[in-house]
Amino acid sequence: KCHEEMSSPLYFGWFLFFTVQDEVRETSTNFLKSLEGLESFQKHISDFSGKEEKADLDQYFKAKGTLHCTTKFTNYGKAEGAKEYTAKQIVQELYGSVSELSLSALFITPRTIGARVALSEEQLKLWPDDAEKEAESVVPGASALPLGSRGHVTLGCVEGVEAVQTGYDLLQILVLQKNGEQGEAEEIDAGTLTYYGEGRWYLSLKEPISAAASFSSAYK
Ligand code: ACK
Repeated sequence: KCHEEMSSPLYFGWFLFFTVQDEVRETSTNFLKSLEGLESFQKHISDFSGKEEKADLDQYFKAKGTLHCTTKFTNYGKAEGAKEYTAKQIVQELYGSVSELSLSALFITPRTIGARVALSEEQLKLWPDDAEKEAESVVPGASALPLGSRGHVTLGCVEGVEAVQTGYDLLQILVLQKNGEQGEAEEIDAGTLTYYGEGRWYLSLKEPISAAASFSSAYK
């Protein structure tokens, strides 16, 4: 790899510590198990299987490698604003620093499973100003959401679906919430679970998961 490429990663983000990744994956598996056990979920199972029969959710979603929360997708310097982001003083300053990500919700759609990240003030300093705006063409209304709304950890995708979809799916749910969509809510052990139609399930965690992560970059 030439120098130019090495200093221009595919993306920047917070990378969860390995021990924490195992815990989060276990939480995610447990979430899917508890969903499958719910009558309300079984009522809408055809969103996932296309048929009125049991879908094995754990088999349905495929893992996407190292668990992380993307701040900026730089695409080896080719993405819009990539060079500016990389050169930011705060990015240089906090590169390699460790902080705690607060995972405040888990969600699934027929395409993706992910965890919502509630970013701290300090963490928001690393958040690009246009992260939500950039999604507007895919998710109408996204640009009006607060900065950091797109913050997420992709836990898995259906075969053939790219990880970028997870953030779009989260934004779509947040737009519905902002528009006052009530959905069908119920209390389960882990928190409040809401169904927003079209296979969109959102679990607001009673106790957010604190996940240690380091701010860094990845090349593939
Ligand atoms: O799960 P993610 O946030 O979604 O982490 C991966 C990471 O970059 C490496 O592929 C994210 N990603 C891919 N394309 C884009 C894009 N156009 N905008 C924002 N994030 C992206 C993907």
